Amino acid sequence: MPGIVFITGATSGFGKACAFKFASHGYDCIINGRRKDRLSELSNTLEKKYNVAVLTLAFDVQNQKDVFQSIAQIPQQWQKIDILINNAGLALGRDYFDEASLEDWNTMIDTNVKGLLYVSKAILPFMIKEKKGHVINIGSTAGKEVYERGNVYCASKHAVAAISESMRIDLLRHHIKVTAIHPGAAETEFSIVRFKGDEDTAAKVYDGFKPLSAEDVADVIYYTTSLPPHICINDLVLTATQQGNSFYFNRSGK
Ligand code: NDP
Ligand code: 8X3
Repeated sequence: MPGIVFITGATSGFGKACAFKFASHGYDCIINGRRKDRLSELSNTLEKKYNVAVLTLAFDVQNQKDVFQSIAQIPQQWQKIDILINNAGLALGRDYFDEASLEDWNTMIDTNVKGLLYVSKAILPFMIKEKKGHVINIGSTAGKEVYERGNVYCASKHAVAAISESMRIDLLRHHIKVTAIHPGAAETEFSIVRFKGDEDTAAKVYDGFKPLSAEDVADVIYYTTSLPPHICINDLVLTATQQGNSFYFNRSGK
């Protein structure tokens, strides 16, 4: 049953945990990210530990030309991609709308929205040819409720939710499943990236509650791909038990 999974943003967090999870179930993995050293280290580990094949594709999902050129060069034996996990993404800053940086906004929109569109558009012809496939788009609770100083990050994840719904409708005729996964707070490199290397501020995000781990999220993602062909989980929100939604937390202790 295992086949090929393509994971964007596999050098850290959810993407890396997904690579381990799918490889442990025998999937061959195509792993993407910008940090080549991390990709080759991950590739070696997965090949040795799980005896699967791994193809590394280093590119920036924001770069339209690189995305299409890299994916066009995927060798034939790797083209039967069963699962695409559109995971690469980031938040930059936690600023009031009027004070936020245009550069941060552009990067978030270019990565979280346009990057997801480019990668999907480049990979889908392979799935359409096989008349099957499963696209997993990583949204967020930030795509369910907008919070203060979340402005463009929240908007980009609302866009992921809308794109996922549209994809599901438009790809019905090709027998392709589309699942949007919306995690709540999870301790990865996400907050360190958001706060631009300020590790103390990043750590405070998880004060007083036990957040999701990358492995928790990967387990749930894997579950959605393990169902029979006639079942598709369309939209799934998962949070830590101590998180109710984007606003409500029980910070009484871990
Ligand atoms: P991490 O920062 O740990 O991982 C992000 C991954 O995305 C890295 O592998 C990074 O690789 C990759 N990435 C970022 N920008 C690009 C780019 N331009 N091109 C290619 N790859 C890129 O964060 P998470 O694992 O937490 O985040 C993964 C996804 O989950 C994101 O979409 C995020 O918005 C979402 N999310 C995170 C939550 C959380 O609380 N952690 C909750 C809900 C959703 P590299 O730098 O090597 O390119
Ligand atoms: C990440 C979760 O709450 O920081 O998408 O937006 S949150």
